[in-house]
Amino acid sequence: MKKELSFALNYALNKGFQIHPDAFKILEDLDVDKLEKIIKEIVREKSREKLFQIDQDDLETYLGIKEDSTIQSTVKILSEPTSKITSGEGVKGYNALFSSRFNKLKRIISDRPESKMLKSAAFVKTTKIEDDLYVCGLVSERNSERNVTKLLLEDPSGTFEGIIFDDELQKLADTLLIDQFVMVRVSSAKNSGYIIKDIILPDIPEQAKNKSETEAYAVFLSDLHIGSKYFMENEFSEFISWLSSPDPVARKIRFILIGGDMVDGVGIYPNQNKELVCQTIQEQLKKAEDLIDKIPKNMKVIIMPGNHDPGRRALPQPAIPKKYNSGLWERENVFMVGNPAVVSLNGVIVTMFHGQSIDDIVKTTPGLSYDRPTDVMRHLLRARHLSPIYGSQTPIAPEMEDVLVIENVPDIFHVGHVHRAQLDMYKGVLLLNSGSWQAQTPFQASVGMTPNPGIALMVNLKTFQVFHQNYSSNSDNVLQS
Ligand code: D5M
Ligand code: FE
Ligand code: ZN
Repeated sequence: MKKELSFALNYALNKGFQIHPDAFKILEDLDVDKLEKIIKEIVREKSREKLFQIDQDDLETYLGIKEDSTIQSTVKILSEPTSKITSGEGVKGYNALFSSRFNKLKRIISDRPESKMLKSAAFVKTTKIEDDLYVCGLVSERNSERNVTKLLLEDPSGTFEGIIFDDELQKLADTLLIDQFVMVRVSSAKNSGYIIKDIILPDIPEQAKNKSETEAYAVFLSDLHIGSKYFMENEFSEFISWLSSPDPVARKIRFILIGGDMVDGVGIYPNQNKELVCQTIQEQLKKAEDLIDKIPKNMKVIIMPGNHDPGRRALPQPAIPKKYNSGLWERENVFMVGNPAVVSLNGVIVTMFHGQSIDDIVKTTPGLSYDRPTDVMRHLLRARHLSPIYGSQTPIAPEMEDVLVIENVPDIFHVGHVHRAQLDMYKGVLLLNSGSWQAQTPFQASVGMTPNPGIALMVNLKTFQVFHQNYSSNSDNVLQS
């Protein structure tokens, strides 16, 4: 125990006071220089009232951090995959997965007027078509040669091949991801084959936001990488202490979302052990638990895994298993969810996804880059899918249901993974990449990836105003919008 703390405790005990354990916790976190003054004043005041116990309430009143109990903090987990994970086997599993993807997205696109003229691939092939009609399916091939783009779609009845001549449409076709769902308008070509005259993405409609009735704030974090040498422990601890400060925004925070890569994991990449300060998952999670324990208990913490956390690598990921750290599961204010998850915070809908698919998408799509993750997030919303590309670097498990389809449009889309905090807006949805709390790693430096770590993003769930706290000492390290 720090000597200032033991002085303060002895002072109160000698005056005949008892100290409640919750009050002790607050004292422990206080600035040591202020302890003596605080304890003497509280002892004087309470002696006058002849009440010889110091509890949490006394300290919070004294410190001006007494909570506004009218601010709601209702968390509802609307969907998360942990209990759904079955892992279908082999080809049968993947057939089920893709048919689930197709059916869900066809249902979504059926809201559009064009879908009245929607026909199956088999119908188009076997019927002489007079008027334009529509076909939908998952993109199985696209290629451009000599000013012509060829697109191959698959639906449950078979495949459809069409040709695009229009320049603008070719550009749109170039941004389509393999296995993404689209609807196309087609007509017969003069000799044989089909011309694609329009490409329609499922997309999202313009949103009217759900709002919290009270001014609760949510904090959006991800990519802490606890256990890594590069985890910015000092900056992160400073932020955690700020949560208990009398700052008016801090006093209204009711939710803290952690969007994956909470810990650095073990064996995630070759020779990772050389860059770890905690060599086991258990040690890393214990450290995470200790930090999370410093968060005031009236703040609900939602923890979702990323590719560095234990559980399984393939999407969808279950919540971090209890067997590695039961402490986090036992906390009243902690919710352990899988990746992806949809949660309601006082009625505001948040889709949380770690963001693994961004790596594959920036590699194959012209105009997208790691520097602007919210552009990729917009792409995902338009595709209504969190990880359209199958068979690249993002492993996807052969589940019976495709839970990566974005069925319900959120108010806030929370993604991490690429270590660049950024904000944007798309059709009324707040797009938020929560950056990281890990300094640039040698790997990131070698590929020219510049993270902007140490930025905490916060949203007022009543007004949707966004605030941020920047704990980086580097003046170039700023929030992007
Ligand atoms: O990933 C942080 C970012 O760095 C993410 O965009 C992937 C990229 N990254 C990290 N390690 C690799 C390797 N080995 N190859 C390719 N890209 C990589 P994180 O999930 O925090 O490691
Ligand atoms: Fe990460
Ligand atoms: Zn990651």
